[in-house]
Amino acid sequence: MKLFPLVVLFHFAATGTKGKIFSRCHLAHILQDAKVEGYEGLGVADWVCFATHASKLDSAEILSFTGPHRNYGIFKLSNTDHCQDNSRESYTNLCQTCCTYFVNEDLSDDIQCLKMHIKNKGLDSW
Ligand SMILES: [Ca+2]
Repeated sequence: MKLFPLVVLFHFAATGTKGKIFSRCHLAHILQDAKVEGYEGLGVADWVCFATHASKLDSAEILSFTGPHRNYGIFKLSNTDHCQDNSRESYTNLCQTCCTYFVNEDLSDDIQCLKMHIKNKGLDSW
C-alpha cells in the first residue's frame, strides 16, 4: 500500500481566491466561448469528459501525491509540467505561471495552459 500515491484533497482558501464546482453545462459553455471545439481534433465533450474524470469539475481541487508532485484545479495541471509551486525546486513550468492560479473559478488561464499541453503532447499523454 505504501507504493501507491497518497492522495489528499485540499481546498484552496489561503489567498481569498475561491474555487468553484462547475456543472457540466456551465463548463461546456465556457469551453465553447474559449473556442476549444475542434482544437487539435478534440471537442467540447472531450474536454468536459476529461475535467469530470480529473476533478469532478471542482476547480479548487489539489491532489497531493507522495513527494512533491501535485495536480491543480479542474484539469489537474501539474507542478511537474505546467506551473510552479513551492513544493519543487525544478519544474518545466510550460505555462509560465503559479499553480495557485489553477484553483480559482477563472478557467481562462487553465484552458490556455491545457491547450498548450495538447498542442505539444496531445491529451492522451495526460
Ligand atoms: Ca484559473
